[in-house]
Amino acid sequence: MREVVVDLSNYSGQSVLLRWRLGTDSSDAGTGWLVDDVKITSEPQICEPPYTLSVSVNPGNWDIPFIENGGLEWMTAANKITVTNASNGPATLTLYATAPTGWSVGEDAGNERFFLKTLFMAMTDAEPTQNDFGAEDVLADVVKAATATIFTFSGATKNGVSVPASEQRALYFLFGSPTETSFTSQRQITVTVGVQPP
Ligand SMILES: [Ca+2]
Repeated sequence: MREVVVDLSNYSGQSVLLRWRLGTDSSDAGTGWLVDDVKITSEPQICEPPYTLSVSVNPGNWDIPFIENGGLEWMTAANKITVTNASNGPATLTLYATAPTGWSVGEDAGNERFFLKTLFMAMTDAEPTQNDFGAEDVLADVVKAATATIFTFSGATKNGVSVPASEQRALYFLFGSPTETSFTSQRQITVTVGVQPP
């Protein structure tokens, strides 16, 4: 069953005849229409505006200097990333990581395998310490949405869940480099920040 709303405001004040016209051909006989519950009203019909999802990230890079095998590097307040929910409604922030060729992203560091842990928090929260990044805050190569515990910790006053339109969150990373790697030049890891309805 499908409800159809037709705007008759162009005929306001006039006497009009309404008709339902069924277009058909000479082929098989089908059931046709069942028209029911017809209502002519002056009440405005509310149509939901289209829900657009969008996010912006600034700055777009985190430049990690030389790091030894199995080393850790994490963001400070000076190089945190600002994520803005640019949707026209509330949104939940999502993340996934894409490893460069020859490396994989995992829950811990290993041979040619790195890990990334992430936290969303309020822009005004104090910067997190290494221990604030939990095992559940690990990025994967599939989309993970923020929850009350994933990508946040108890000391953060706000997380990435149901972020109101135009509001911002601070995004912090903890990077764990591979314990062994044959790559000696700079490598680029892509993290994709997305949004979904809360
Ligand atoms: Ca957590």
